[in-house]
Amino acid sequence: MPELDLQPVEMVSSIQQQEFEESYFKPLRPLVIKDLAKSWPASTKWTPDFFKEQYGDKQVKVYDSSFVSAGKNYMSKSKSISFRDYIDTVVTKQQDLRMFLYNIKSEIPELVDDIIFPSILKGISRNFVFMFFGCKGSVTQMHFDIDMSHVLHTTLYGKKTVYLFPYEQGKNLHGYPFTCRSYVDIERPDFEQFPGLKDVEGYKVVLERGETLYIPSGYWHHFVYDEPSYAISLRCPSQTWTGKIHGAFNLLILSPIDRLMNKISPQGWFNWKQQQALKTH
Ligand SMILES: O=C(O)CCC(=O)C(=O)O
Repeated sequence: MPELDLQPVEMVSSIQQQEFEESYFKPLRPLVIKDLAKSWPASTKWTPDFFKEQYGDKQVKVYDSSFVSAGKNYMSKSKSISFRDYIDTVVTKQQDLRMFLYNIKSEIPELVDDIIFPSILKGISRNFVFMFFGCKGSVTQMHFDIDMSHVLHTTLYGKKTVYLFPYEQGKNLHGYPFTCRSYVDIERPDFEQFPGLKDVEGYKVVLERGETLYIPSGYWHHFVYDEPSYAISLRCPSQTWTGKIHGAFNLLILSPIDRLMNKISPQGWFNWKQQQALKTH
């Protein structure tokens, strides 16, 4: 099986704001910070039993990977089940069933009090505090965050392998136009079908329980759930004008066009995007 030549992500126990800004935030370099979340109440309190006991009756939307297939819009729903049943599924089953972009600020606002917002990243949103859950074997397929936010992603349970690539690598990843997605199988790279992968430059890291990964603005990311896992992502909008304009353009122009075309001609539109993605190399 051919392998990609990827770099490890730098890792520190803790970091001061100035060093973080100069060495990682401004140059857009990813970083793992081992102890950033150590003092958060969430780190010890948010066990599977806690979620089941406190919020088990809540209905939650869960997704498999079918929403990435032709004609499906991003986040088209798979099904609704109780949080209790979902947590049981996460910890006991091996299947591709995820809950993602679960905004605790709007769904369970009191949970936000269990997080200490880190001072290394200025302007973290208090309104978009997203959780991601998945069974062992789940995969979050390669994408970049459409609004070009910076992300601090903390694994609170289980561990995941993360692949990361700077925005400019979209060509080598055969990203689909009008979307923030790529359909390469980064774990089993097929250099015949996706020749760009021969030149791709990026990172691979195993994110253990409690560790925080800094994902710089625009980075492509692909997550593999090595264990049942849940995590929280804190987000901060891009602070450069180009980043802000890029994010607004993606959200207000590209994404609505993609949604419209998915309605008009799901298969035809998907085929056209696929052709373009394969042509880009
Ligand atoms: O944890 C995951 O499954 C995906 C996380 C992600 O895409 C993000 O934090 O932006």
